[in-house]
Amino acid sequence: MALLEILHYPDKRLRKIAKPVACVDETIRTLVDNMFETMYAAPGVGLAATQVDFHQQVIVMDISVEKNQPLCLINPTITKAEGTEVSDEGCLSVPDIYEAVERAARVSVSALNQQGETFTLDADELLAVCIQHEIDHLKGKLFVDYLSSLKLQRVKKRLLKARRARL
Ligand code: K1U
Ligand code: ZN
Repeated sequence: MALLEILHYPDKRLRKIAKPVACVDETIRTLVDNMFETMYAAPGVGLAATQVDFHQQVIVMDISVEKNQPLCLINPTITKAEGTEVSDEGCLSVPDIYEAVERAARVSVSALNQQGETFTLDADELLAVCIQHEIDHLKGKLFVDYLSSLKLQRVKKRLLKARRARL
């Protein structure tokens, strides 16, 4: 397995639109394994292929405290979305920034697993938020895109300050 480099905002590659996976083969399975390793090491609760500069529709997630419930979604589609809820979100591509975002409260998603089999999943709370956040990544969208221009300006200032402090 291998750790992959996570792209950071405002890298333009985060804006690419991921293509559907045509065939879940060994290349995709290796990507999935490497994405899980990268997500657990970060640490994070989700990771989209876009974030590691691979532009096919692949997502990994694990929202469990014990980190023993890996979930892989290939070619995910939200088939139902209900209600709205506001919750704080973070992003491995926008380090150390947490901001409130409004999303659907409950979603149903259809996807392929690592074996290429179709499955469906009903999600609420953090899992629903995470699924919507990761699917956004596959569409080139980031959670900061939902912020007001004033909040976005503040986020950009904080990121610049953090970047300068690292130099
Ligand atoms: O897509 C990503 O950048 C991963 C992101 C997923 C996410 C978290 C919270 C709300 C929406 C989407 C993260 O994992 S950010 C890091 C994080 O939330 C976390 C890190 C360590 C332990 C627990 C959570
Ligand atoms: Zn993210």
